[in-house]
Amino acid sequence: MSLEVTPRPDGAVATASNAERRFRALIELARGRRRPLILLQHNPDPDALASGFALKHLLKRVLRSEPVVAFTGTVGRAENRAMMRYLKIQIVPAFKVNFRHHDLVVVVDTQPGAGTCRLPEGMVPDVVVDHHPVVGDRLAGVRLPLVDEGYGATSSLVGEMFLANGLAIPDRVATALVYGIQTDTQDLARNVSPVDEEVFARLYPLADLRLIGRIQRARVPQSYFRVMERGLRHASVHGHAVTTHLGEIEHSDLVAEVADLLFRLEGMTWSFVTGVHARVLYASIRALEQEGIDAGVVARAVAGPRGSGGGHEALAAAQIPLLAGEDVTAAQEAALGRFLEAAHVKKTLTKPLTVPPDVPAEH
Ligand SMILES: [Mn+2]
Repeated sequence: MSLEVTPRPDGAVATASNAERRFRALIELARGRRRPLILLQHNPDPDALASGFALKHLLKRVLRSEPVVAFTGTVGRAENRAMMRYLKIQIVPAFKVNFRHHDLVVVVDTQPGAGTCRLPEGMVPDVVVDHHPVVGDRLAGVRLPLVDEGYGATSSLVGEMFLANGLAIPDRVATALVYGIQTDTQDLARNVSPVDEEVFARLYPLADLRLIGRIQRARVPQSYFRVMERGLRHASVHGHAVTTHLGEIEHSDLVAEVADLLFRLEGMTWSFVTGVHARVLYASIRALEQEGIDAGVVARAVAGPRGSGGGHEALAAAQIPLLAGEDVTAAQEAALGRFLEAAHVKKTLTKPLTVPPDVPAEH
């Protein structure tokens, strides 16, 4: 069940009724439940953190119960850690959670069966709150799917429920949601819908902009610059695609960050960045919208039969677990090959972005 956004003749969007309906359905389902669990997307990003934080607040207010927000993977990016610190967002590792003790399971910013959803085997959540494209029958058995891929951020979908139902929005919740929308839509420039814009505009005055500034300027460890240097030195330009491999990375968010950086190169329609963390090859893809090839489709091709991948038209990711003893370079080159193939990139035009990787730096 996807609740559609109804365009009005004047071009505005009548979403209030959708949001009211979603809210009522959520409350209806959650009524009487005492131990809600909110499970975030694997390696949660600001949109997942904000949506989970806001939903926790919403359920707490309405049900007078204290939901647990759980996550898998890591929160690695310095900005995301700063977001949690400054906004006092508390999340617990899913391995410390006994899922059976919870009588309401809400999955946020991902969906069962996606590579970024690490529910226990065979578990069907009660609620899914997400804005990623629904693939196959992933929502089968889910009692309340609050999923709409028309939204640029899950934070918009959650924020809209607060706004449409006149719920008080604390500063920290508004700040988190604004930052979630900003990061998922690249400051309302990518994958953005009128609903995202409206929710953003209404939450913005409630947000602590000074705190957002501090989050965005979070200090980074020295290892960050080592990875950046390695990524730039190994980067190649293949026609309209720029690619690199970061090698071993401390957290998987780095592939997304470098993919964003490389995508700024003039004339590019694609960027593709890989890195390895805990024996998983992570890939991040950026694409120009409306180029005729969907980045999410390319990500699934990159993932191959063993991995998982998905995303939106302009932004996607894949994860490929490495086999015992498998050579990282071979796996990375194979993934790059699948990317170039799926994105129809001409391999003959390859040249280094900065310096050839094996040339020693000048003294
Ligand atoms: Mn999101």
